[in-house]
Amino acid sequence: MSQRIVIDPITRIEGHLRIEVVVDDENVVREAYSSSTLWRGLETIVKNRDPRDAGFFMQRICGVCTFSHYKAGIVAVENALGITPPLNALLTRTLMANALFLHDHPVHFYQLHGLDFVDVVSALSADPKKASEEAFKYCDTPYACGADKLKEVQDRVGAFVKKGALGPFANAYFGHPTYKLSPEQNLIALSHYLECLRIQRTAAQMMAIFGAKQPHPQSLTVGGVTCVMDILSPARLGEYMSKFKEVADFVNRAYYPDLVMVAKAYGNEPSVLNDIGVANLWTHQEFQLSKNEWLFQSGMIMNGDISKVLELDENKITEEATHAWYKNDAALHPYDGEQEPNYTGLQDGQSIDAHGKEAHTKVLDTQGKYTWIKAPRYDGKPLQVGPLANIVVNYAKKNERVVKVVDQFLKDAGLPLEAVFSTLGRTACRMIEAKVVADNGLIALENLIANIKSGDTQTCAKYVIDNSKEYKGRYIGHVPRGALSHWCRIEKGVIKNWQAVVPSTWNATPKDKDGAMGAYESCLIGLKLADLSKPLEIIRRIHSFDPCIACAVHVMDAKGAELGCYRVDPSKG
Ligand code: NFE
Ligand code: MG
Repeated sequence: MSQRIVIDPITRIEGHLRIEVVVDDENVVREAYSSSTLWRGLETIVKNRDPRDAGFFMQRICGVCTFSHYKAGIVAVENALGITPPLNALLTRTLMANALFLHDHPVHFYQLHGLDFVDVVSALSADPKKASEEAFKYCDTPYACGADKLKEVQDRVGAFVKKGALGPFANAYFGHPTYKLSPEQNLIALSHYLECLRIQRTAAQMMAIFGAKQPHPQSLTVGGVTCVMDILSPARLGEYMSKFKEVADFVNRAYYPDLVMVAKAYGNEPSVLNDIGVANLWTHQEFQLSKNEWLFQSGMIMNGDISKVLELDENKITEEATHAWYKNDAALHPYDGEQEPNYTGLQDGQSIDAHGKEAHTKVLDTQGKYTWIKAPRYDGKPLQVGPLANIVVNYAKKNERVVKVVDQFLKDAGLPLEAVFSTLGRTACRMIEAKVVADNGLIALENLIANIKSGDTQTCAKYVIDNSKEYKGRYIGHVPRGALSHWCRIEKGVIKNWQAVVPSTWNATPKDKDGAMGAYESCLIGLKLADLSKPLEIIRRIHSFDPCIACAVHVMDAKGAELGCYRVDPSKG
């Protein structure tokens, strides 16, 4: 007899994600459904507005990758108007992207996903001295892992637990049989969890040096950047460099060794292996380092065949809505995309409760529409995007900066390349991507300084918008969760249509008209659960994508109801 498990909401992510699976008598997942239960409305909001404002609206899609949508909103308009910003502006944008990735990836591993691998309760029974010695197996100069330091970490977290308040560590499935680290290894990672809280502040400050604030920086403008005084200030550039080095040091001495430790411990754990889901991988070039060089290159691999890297044909991208709560089901190119809502609701059903018993509940209408996320497709096929796709494509293209880190990591972890096609691989590739940025991110800074010294102090290109003309343009790039594109049409000087096709939309897509699953759904098929009331293995797999459902839906309340009303009186400060 099959049984249904509903996980709603999936926590430690951004936005609202619901996962439903159907398991057989052996507790093996046979069907999986990914659903966003919240609708927003950004693409509708920018209609008929001045295209120069689009980036400011678009970055409100998300509070995590705000810079991604800001830049995408600006670049799509630049592309439509035929503007090439000056090199200083392009390199400054790279410095801001460095800050975003070096913030986002460590936070994902330590604060969001790491506790799927790290058992905090187990760490409390570790021997701090032994743990300190253990840390040297993964790094010559371990980060925050002296015996005294580890004892202090244990005492701090132990005091929480004694009060019966696990605080940020509450509601995890600690003690689950698929946790594989020893108490000492758990303690090492726990120390880095706490250190990462400090490091993320430093990374946010890096963004604010050029962006004025974080989240939602505000120094990009159509044509270039406005942070002229910061770019021309040696003190500001020096401040950026020292913060960058502080974060890079954490990546090298904590994040990298912890992933080696996790990969060794989980190298035989079936729930994190052989679950690529969708083996069509797509990434796009990002991190401009100089006039003609980018840190990561573009490419596409179909059916996991890394001997052939294809180039994107952007005309083949569509979004359809057979199983999404929108009116028009048809597969439309993003230049012609639509998002008129058509909410059909949930239906009555049964699922397993937290005690492992069947109980009456509302379930998704899996034959009909079941999510606010659209179904993006390439040539009619689902794609997987993200650090795994980016690292594998760049490895296949022999991008030296990537090959070096991948080969070292596989050697240190004792894993074959094929092991990367998995949850463990997604999690490791996110670290590898962060390390490649940490190892090379200052090239853009050096080139920016050299360019300014050569006498070029331009930061913005001149342009005019001809209201009698029709324009269309797009941004395609790589952001922390994968390939992102924004598409716009401009008519009579205002935005006629705007579509964002976002990484989490690609990965969290529902089925399409042919029943083809996206990466979240398909990676769960065949997964065997140890305990139906504690579906840690499902959460671990889904977390490995770093879901951002705020980004994925980006479209207010289904009825368009007012959610809040704020009146600001500037005279009151
Ligand atoms: Ni809200 Fe985002 C990133 C974008 S999402 S986090 O990275 O774009 O998939
Ligand atoms: Mg969209």
